[in-house]
Amino acid sequence: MSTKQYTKEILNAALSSMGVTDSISVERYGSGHINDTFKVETAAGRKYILQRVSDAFPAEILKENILRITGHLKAKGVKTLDVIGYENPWRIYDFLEGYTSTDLVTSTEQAEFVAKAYAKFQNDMADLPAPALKPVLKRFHDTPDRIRLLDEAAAADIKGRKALVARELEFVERRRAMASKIVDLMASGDMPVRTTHNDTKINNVMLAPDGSNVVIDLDTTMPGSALYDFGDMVRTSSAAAAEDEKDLSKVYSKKEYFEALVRGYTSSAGFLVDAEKENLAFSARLITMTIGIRFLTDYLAGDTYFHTAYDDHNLVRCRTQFKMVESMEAQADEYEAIVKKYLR
Ligand code: ADP
Ligand code: GN1
Ligand code: MG
Repeated sequence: MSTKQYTKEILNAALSSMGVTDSISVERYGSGHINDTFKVETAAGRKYILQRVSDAFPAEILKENILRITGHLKAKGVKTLDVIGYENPWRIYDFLEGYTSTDLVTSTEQAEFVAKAYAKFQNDMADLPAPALKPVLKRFHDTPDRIRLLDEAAAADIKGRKALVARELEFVERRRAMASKIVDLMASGDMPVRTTHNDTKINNVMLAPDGSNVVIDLDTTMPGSALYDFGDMVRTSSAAAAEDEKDLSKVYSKKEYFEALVRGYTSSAGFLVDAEKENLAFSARLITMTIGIRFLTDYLAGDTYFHTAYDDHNLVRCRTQFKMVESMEAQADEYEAIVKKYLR
């Protein structure tokens, strides 16, 4: 989906519906793929994040979840997104002043820090009073279901792009057998269902110079597997190059970052049971393939889901994900040994 344009009138109407009437600038902000995000500055010197939530979300369920999650964290004294206003499909968060996010990890310290931040988030959400959060996007990380949607998009081939992705389809074909491992473990009850973030990209943690952090983008926080959070961290935080790097020779998973992620995560995620420990390294390959499959599906379906900046942006992203999977597969024995070292 290319960037949607909003008139000043629409943006100002959204802001005033939530009580902000003195904005002096409203600018596009961040590099998220889903929501439309703006930074707002007011005459009074206040700064906000204005978001138009993606239509992919069931708006009322999402709002209910966000208010519960932020309310729960706030009540525990955990710094989180401060909801200033929420009028579907718009919402305003207080701007996290002095915090920064990045799209690429550049040091092992950073990787370890991010892993601790997401593990702490899982710990902080573990005592959310019942009932469980509603599943805002059903079967979100369900790899067999994602493959089914890919098969459908390839069969329909509405953009005539299937012929261009024969190698990518073949890549998935060869890995069908591994797809159901985690959903099967969850269905059997061997893999616990926890309240997890489900979108643990490096740019969904905001970092402050004093070493503190805030986990943001709480839209997909819902019941899931801790492994998907760990695996998705490895997908972006062990990557040597950007998610949309066109030169695939630059794309691989860095072992030293993987080790830092395992070190950080296992030092804080004391709750892990055997089925989770045994599949940590595997989960990174699985979720990275799954996100690649989602980019490929969106490419075949005509780029309706992820924000894109150019024609084959989703295909470029798919290729980096599959290259990351290959890199993790090539290092599988070393990655398993690293996990064992920290979980002895
Ligand atoms: P998306 O779902 O599209 O990824 P996010 O909620 O992650 O949307 O927001 C997109 C980007 O906007 C983030 O990566 C971050 O850089 C920035 N951002 C989001 N919320 C805040 C905030 N409260 N303060 C400062 N920056 C923010
Ligand atoms: C999206 O919202 P953002 O940009 O943080 C997507 C994730 C993908 C990611 C790939 C709700 O994350 O699932 O892993 O893009 N979020 C949603 O970069 O689909
Ligand atoms: Mg985001």
